[in-house]
Amino acid sequence: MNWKRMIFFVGLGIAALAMIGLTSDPACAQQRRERVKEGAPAKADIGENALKVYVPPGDLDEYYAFLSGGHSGQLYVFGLPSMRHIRTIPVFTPYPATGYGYDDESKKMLGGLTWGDTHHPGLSETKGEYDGRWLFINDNAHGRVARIDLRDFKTKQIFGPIPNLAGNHASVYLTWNTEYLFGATRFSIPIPKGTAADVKDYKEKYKGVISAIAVDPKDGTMSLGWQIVMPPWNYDVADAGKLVSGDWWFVTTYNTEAEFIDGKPLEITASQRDKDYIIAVNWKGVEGEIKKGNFTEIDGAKVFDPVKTPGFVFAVPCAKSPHGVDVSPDGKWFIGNGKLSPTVSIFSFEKLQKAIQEKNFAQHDMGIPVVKFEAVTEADIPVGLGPLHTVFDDKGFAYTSLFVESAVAKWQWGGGGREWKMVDKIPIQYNIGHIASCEGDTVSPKGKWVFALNKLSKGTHLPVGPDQPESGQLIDISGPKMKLIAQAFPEPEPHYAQIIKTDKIKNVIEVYAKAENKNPNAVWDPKDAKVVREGNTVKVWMTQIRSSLMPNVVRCNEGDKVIMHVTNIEEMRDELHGFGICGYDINGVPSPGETLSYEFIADKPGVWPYYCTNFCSALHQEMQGYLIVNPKK
Ligand code: K7E
Ligand code: CUA
Repeated sequence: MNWKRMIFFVGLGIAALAMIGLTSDPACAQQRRERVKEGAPAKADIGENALKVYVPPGDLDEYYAFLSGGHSGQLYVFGLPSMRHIRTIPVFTPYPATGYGYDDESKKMLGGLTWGDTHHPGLSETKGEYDGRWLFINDNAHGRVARIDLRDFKTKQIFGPIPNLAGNHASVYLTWNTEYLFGATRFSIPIPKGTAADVKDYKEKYKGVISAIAVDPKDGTMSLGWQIVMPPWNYDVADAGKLVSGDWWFVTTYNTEAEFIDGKPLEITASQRDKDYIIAVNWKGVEGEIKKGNFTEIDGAKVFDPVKTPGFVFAVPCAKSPHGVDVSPDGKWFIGNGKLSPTVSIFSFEKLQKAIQEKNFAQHDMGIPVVKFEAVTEADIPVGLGPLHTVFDDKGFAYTSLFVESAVAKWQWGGGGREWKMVDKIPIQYNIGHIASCEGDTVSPKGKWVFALNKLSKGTHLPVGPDQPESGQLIDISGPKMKLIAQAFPEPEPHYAQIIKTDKIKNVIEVYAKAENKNPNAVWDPKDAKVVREGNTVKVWMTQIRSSLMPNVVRCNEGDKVIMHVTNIEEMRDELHGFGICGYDINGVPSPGETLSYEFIADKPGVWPYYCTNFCSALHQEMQGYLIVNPKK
C-alpha cells in the first residue's frame, strides 16, 4: 500500500466516523452548535463584520449571485454581500408567483415536464470576462440546457432533451468566448435513446456522450453543435479552458471501471481503481473534424468518434473518482479535486501539450489515450477530506471546498518560483458542496468574497420540521485569514453559483416598451378589449390596468376552446397584474408591456370568477370578472 492509498483509507475511516457522528442525533446536536461557533466570527469582531454585509435599505449590493436551485428546477438571484434573496427565476419548473409555465409560450418551452435539476449556472463570456448578456443553466435530470436573458431575467429558451445523452451534469461550462456550452452523459446508456440493452452488456453497449451546444453570438440562441461518443464512464464536472487553453474543455470521470452490476451498488464498483480520469478535449480540433464531415449521424446529431480519429481527446489520470475540475484564471493549470482522496491535484496544461506531442501515453483505455501521470502532474496539495471544488481570487490563492471535513481550504498558487502550499482553513456549516468566488470563473477574479454552498444547515436556523433548507455562508477573503461573516438559507439546492459585479449587467428592462411588443394579439386600450366567437372557439383580447380587467365578462359554452390574450398595458415599473381563473388551472402575471396567451377547454360549466392576483392598487380587490360557461344542452 503506497502512502496515497494509506491517506485515502485513513481519510475514509475518519469520514465514516464523522458520518456516524452526524447521523446519531441528538447526541451531537450540542457538538454541532459548537462547531458553528468555531467557524463563526469572534464576539469582538461582530460589529465590524456586520457592517461589511450591511446594505442599508435603498442601497444596492455590489454583486449579483445567481444560485442554482437544484431539483427545484429554478435559479435564485441573491445580492452580495447582503445575502438578500431578490428574485427567483423559474427555468425548468412552473412557478405560479410569476405565472411561468401557465401561459402558452412558457408551457410549450417546458415541453410537458414539470421539473428539472439545475446544477451549474454559467454566465456568457467575451475573452474570458463576463459580458452580462446571458445566463445558462443545465438540467441534470432530462438532459436540457436553458438560456436566461439578463435584460429581463427571464428564461428565453430551453434546449433539449439533448439526443444520445442521459443525465446532463457536467454542464454548462461555456467556452471563454461563448462559442459553445456543453452537456455530458452522467449516466451512460445505449444510444440512440430508446435502445434497450441489459446492464450485463454495459461495457459494450452503453456509451457516454459529450455534447457541444452552439450559441449564436447575436442573440444567444442555442442549437445542437456536435457530439463525441465516449466510453461508458460517468462524466461528472467540467470546466472550459481559457487563454492558452482556450481551445480545450475538461471533464472529470468516475466509474472508469465501466461496470454496472445488478445488485452491486455503484459506490463499490466505481471505487476500485486508484485513479480515474480528467478528460481533456480539444474542442476546436473536433469542430474542425466535424466541418470536414468526419462524423456519424446518430439521432440527428453529428457524432465524432475519438477512437477512430485520435488526436483530440485524452485522459489524464487523477486520484480517485475526482469531482470538480477547475481551470486557473491564467488558463495554465487545471485542478482535479480528489473527492475520495484528500488532495487537490495540479496539472500543467503546457506539460499536457508536450505529453500529447511526444505521445507520452501510459496506455489506451477503451481506445482513449491515457497520458502518463508523471508527465503532466505539477503538484499535489493535501488540503483535507473530501475536496470537491476549487475557486480563485485576485491575489494568487485558491479556495477548495472540503465536503467530508466541512471546511474551506485556502492554498497558495504556485508556479514561477512560488511554492504550492496550504495557508488557511475555516470550518463550514455543514458539508460544503460547491464554492463560488466573485467572477471566479473569468480571467480576472475579483477576490473579496467566497460563497460556501453547503448541503446541510443542521441546527443553525429556527426549527422548520424535518425538511430543512440548505445553507450558504459568506466568507470574507480580503485579509490573510478567511473570516466567516454571514449565513443565508437558500432552498434546494444551490450546487453552483455565478457571482458578477452588478455594473456588468446593463440595460435591464423595467417596462417592456410598447413599440417593442410585436405580439399581434396585444391590445392597448380597454375599449379595444373584446370577445369573439369563431365556431367552437372563443377568443378574448384582454387588457389589465389599475384597476380593471376588460372584458369583465366572457361567455362561452361547455366544451368550447377558449383562447385568452392578456396584455398588461401599464407603463410604470413594478406594476404587475395577475390573472387567475378560479377553478381553472390558469394563472399568469404579464409584466408591464407584455402580452401572454392562455388556451384551455371550458370543460366545467358554471360561473368562474377571474381576478388580479397581484395586490396592485387600492382598488385591487375590484379587479375581477366572470367566465360564464353555459352547460351543454
Ligand atoms: Cu459538486 Cu452537481 Cu457541481 Cu453539487 S455538483 S456539489
Ligand atoms: Cu391588478 Cu391587482
